[in-house]
Amino acid sequence: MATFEGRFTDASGLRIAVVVARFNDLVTGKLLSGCLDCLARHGIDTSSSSSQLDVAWVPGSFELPIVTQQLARSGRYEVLITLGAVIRGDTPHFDVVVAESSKGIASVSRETGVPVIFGVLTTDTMQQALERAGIKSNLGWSYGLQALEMGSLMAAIARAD
Ligand code: INI
Repeated sequence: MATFEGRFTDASGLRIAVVVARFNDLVTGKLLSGCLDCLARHGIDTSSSSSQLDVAWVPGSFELPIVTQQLARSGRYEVLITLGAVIRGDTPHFDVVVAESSKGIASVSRETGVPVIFGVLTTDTMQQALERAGIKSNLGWSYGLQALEMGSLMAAIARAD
């Protein structure tokens, strides 16, 4: 029997791309800061000259899947992270943006075999979004951790092949 688990301490071989939505950047910028802080504390080079980390900005959460797909297909990354914030109060088409974003991101992950972390907050209000992006806790940090776990887990499974 094999038991596969991701680790958080062997990040040296991982290349990661983060795709961030500009819409609600008050929130997504904070998610990105939390995410980068987590990655840096686990040994990922997050400097501007890093060859381990790239960041791509898209207009809104609706555009996350297509850019994530292009990055995943490039073969340059072991894991990708998407960051967005869709706030019900801001848009009558909340459900459309959330559905397209989540379905699109999930299908990129399955089609390419590259794990993609779903870091899109869906809240009723800006206050709730900010609470999850640093006022109370910062989910960006958790998304960073989940990326490290998934990158490491996929590598462990590949090594057993
Ligand atoms: N994009 C978001 O990421 N969050 C939102 O809350 C949002 N609202 O409220 O509309 C939003 N809309 C933009 C959308 O993601 C696309 O960028 C736009 O429709 C252009 O395709």
